[in-house]
Amino acid sequence: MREQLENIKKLAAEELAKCSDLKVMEELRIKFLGKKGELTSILKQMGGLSAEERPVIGQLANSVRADIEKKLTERAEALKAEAAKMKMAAETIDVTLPGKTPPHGRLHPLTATLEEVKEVFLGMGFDVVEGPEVETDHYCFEALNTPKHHPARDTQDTFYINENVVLRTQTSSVQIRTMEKRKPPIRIISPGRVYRSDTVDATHSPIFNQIEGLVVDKGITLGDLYGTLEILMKKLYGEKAQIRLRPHHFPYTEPSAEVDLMCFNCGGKGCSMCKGDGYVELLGSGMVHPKVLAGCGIDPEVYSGFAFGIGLERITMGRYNINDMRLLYENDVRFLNQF
Ligand code: 2NM
Repeated sequence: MREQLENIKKLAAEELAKCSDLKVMEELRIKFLGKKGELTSILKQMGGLSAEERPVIGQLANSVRADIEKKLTERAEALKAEAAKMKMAAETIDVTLPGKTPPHGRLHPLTATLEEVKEVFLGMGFDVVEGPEVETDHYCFEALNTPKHHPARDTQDTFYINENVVLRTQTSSVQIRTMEKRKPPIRIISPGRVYRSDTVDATHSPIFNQIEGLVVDKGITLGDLYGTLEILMKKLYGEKAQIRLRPHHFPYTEPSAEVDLMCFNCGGKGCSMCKGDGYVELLGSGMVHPKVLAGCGIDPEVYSGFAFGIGLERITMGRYNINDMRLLYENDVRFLNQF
């Protein structure tokens, strides 16, 4: 019996040492220590032993059991540690490897120009005001001294929703809404989409963007208009930029002026780029018509103001040397990546 016990101890130690799997180890535990295991079957035979032998063999059997249990625990811990080590090794991340840079987006040239224009005007104390793109006849035309018969309302130029509702042709409607609500001093710009029934080509689109500006206060003159626009153009086109005011007509301003930028190519002498003029047309402007002010409840005897309207596409094309407006709407990244 003593021999049998020593055998079990030896066998268990050998098999456990070979074992590399927690599941197999559980099988070994059952095989040696389980209810029907080898150790138990020996203990069952202890009844046949003499009174002197029984405690000696009993003690030996207990020490064999303790020994196997200890080895089982040790082996299980060793296996678990090994598994953890392998898992760590498999999951190691080399933080020194170069990363994958996600492709970088950038501002659309129209957005970039608008942001710069906003920055310039915010710096001069202007607010940015927005308004609806679907407008009433009143805000789009009537309040702008453009009555029913006026050619600017031509169905050729304007998208009519019904007789009284249109897609705004300019953001002046926002200026009117603001003058009705706020009292002078007013300093605002109103950027936004406008709609005109135009055929698409390199310089026309039925949907484009405008930035209009309005200043109303006591003692506002054409000099304020000139100075304000000169600051804007120098910021957009550089300190060399020079502008010129050329008489024009708009129903909502009196006097009215077109603002031209001196041709960068020839410095005002006249070349092929400016078609011999020395200047290129930039925007429309003027002193707000007294009728327009009065219609908004602002006394034209006390207050005066200037207004202007810039095509965002036009100044963007000028800044980036883009020769076809359609490129700005196609969102081809090969084009957009250049800016
Ligand atoms: C332009 C040209 C000239 C303009 C006028 C007004 C208002 F509401 F004050 F009468 N807002 N914007 C204006 C003047 C717009 O766009 C080419």
